[in-house]
Amino acid sequence: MTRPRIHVTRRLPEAVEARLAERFEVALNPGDTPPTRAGLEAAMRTADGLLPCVADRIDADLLALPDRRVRIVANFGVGVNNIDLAAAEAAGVVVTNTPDVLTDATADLAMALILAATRRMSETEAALRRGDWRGFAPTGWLGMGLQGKTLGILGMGRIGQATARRAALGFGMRIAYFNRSATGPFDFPAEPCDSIEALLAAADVVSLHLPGGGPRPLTAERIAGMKRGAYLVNTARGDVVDEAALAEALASGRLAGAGLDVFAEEPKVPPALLALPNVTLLPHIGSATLETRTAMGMLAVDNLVAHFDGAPLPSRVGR
Ligand code: 8YV
Repeated sequence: MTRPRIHVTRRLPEAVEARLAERFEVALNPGDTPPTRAGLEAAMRTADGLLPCVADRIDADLLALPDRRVRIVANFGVGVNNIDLAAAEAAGVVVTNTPDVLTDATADLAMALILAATRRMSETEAALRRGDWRGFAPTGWLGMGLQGKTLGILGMGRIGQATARRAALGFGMRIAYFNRSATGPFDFPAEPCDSIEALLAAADVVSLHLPGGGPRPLTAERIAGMKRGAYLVNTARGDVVDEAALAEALASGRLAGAGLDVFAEEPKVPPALLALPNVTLLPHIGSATLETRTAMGMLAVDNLVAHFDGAPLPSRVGR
């Protein structure tokens, strides 16, 4: 029996590639070069399944190719804003993602960014490396303590809850949150807010945990409504924030600092943000531990195996 052919757009952890090769005829990318548009088109025409990641745009034109062979897109990632879901549905292409397995790693990084921003880690490390540290000073480089401060969680899904739990139980923060639909109860104290505006006005630190690809929740007006001296952390998607307005608020000192792991046009980072000392900038590493990236890959493979076996899919999107 011929084995289904899977096209994998990027290099994956060794154990995942080995499992794929055991079960499928597999086109891997050992050089890890990002695929070109022509490469993605060829993959859609020659493979039965595609395993892409967040950087690969699977748009309506690709999904509507008349001689497309791909029947399943098993995304490596929980966010699926890189895929045109309506076009996939119309074309009868199944889409799966990798929820749950990256929740802890991403919440850990959100917490790291909360600490980095409020304790001025990037700014102070840069000063030290430049040779600008003149020795201990009792009033030097003071940040903000977290205990008793309010963390505003925008998007109380799996990762929002995991971040809130760490902040509440581990760091003594109060939790306020806004979620589009009713959610809870939780195993930590948390107060719902009636509107995004109310949350932003109340929070000393705001952490974003919303999907991208929709209308932007953090507009310039809403950034202007954040508490003076607050901090913003984003481990979700860059397009949920007006980056220019954020850079202005940070430059003027209205916001004290930020920690950003995601950007609207990755890998481009707005020069206005690069120029600011009071922001920690990371290259989308929320889920980047070997354990988590392996688990994500294994879940994508589980979805492919189930699909080609005609079994129920562990994590289908949109059903
Ligand atoms: C992934 C992410 O590493 O899963 C997501 O939605 O943002 C990341 O943590 C990335 O999507 C890889 O494709």
